Amino acid sequence: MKSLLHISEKELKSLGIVEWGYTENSIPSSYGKYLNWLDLNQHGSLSYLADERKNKRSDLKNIYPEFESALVFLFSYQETKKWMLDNDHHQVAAYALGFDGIDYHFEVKRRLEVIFNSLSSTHDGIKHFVSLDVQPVLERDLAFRAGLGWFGKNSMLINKKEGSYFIIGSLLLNQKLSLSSPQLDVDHCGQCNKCVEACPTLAINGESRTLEASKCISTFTIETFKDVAPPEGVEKSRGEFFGCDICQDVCPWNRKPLERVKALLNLKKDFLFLKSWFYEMKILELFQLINNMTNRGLKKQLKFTSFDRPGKMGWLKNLKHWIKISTENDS
Ligand code: B12
Ligand code: SF4
Ligand code: SF4
Repeated sequence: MKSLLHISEKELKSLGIVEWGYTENSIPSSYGKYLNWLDLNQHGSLSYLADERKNKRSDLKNIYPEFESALVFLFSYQETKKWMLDNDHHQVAAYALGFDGIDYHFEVKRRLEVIFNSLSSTHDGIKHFVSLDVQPVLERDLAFRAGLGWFGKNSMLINKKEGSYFIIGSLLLNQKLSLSSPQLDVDHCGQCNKCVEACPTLAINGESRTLEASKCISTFTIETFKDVAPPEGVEKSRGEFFGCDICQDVCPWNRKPLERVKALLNLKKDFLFLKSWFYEMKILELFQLINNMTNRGLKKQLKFTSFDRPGKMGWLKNLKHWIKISTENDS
């Protein structure tokens, strides 16, 4: 990774950034593909992708009219993988334990503000808008336009050096910077089809490089708050009960050695209980613990982590079918 204007590579690394890119292009290259996907009803229950915000995704100027350029950063959560793969008991998505256990919507935003403050010391009148997951922005496409990678068959944005275990966070700016336009990456999946074959619920369409959201375990465990049945095939997974990394774990571009500091050692003191919840307890014990809490109590305990999203009903739904499966396996 190179330095960014006066911000050194060392400073960027200290913020967990593994790569950055720059673009002045406000228009996504794949907006038409996104519309096709919606037409085929592939978004399922993710209504926020199909409502009035869908038009906004056609141009960054729709959400930030002063747009002149964007700095796009890849924030790694790679160090959490070692622990996740050690734990064959049940699995939570690695991103949720990265960032010291803090929900990345807070932590990555904080880091983006650090970078912006540094930029504003040398750029008079510079203003910004943070794009981090929740805004109507096709963020993988933005990272693609900033030269940071290609769309894998699993639909992840993959960077040749870093794989795909990262969160994309961007600063939309009201000024152009003295940086050159990026070289766009080309496809490096070739004949590989590992993610498509490994997905237990057959959610991936390798040809269009998109998912059928309603079949994805990630949708079921993170975005579904009601008590509904899991997608068909979930029992063939590794026990995923919050998010899913299977189609990333099998990707040859994610083979980088996974021996950096373990997430458990990094968890903030307030979040150390997650170690016992997700690593030490049996699934039935965790179910009983959550069942005995009020929704408000659970939300309070999980505040500032990524895990507060499903709420009590969502959590019990996530765990329930695994109890049956683990009981059957034990007997
Ligand atoms: C909705 C959503 C989900 C949904 C739907 C996922 C999906 N694939 O769309 C669900 C809940 C399933 C989900 C799951 C996950 N998500 Co999510 N999610 C989003 C969100 C909010 C919107 C994505 C979106 O617009 N989808 C619409 C569809 C149509 O887009 P798409 O699938 O990417 O399809 C594109 C490609 O097919 C592309 N394409 C295909 N062929 C070609 C060829 C060329 C040349 C080009 C240019 C493009 C192209 O065109 C399509 C449109 O852009 C973004 C944040 C954001 N604001 O962008 C995060 C985001 C995509 N998620 C992220 C993460 C980390 C995850 C999980 C890993 C979390 C987990 N561990 O459970 C999983 C991964 C599942 C997977 N394989 O995608 C990261 C991805 C980082 C990365 N390296 O790509 C994002 C960018 C959040 C962030 N800010 O970092 N997610
Ligand atoms: S995240 Fe899991 S369920 Fe979703 S597409 Fe990837 S492997 Fe399939
Ligand atoms: S597993 Fe293979 S096909 Fe899937 S994204 Fe990685 S390289 Fe591409």
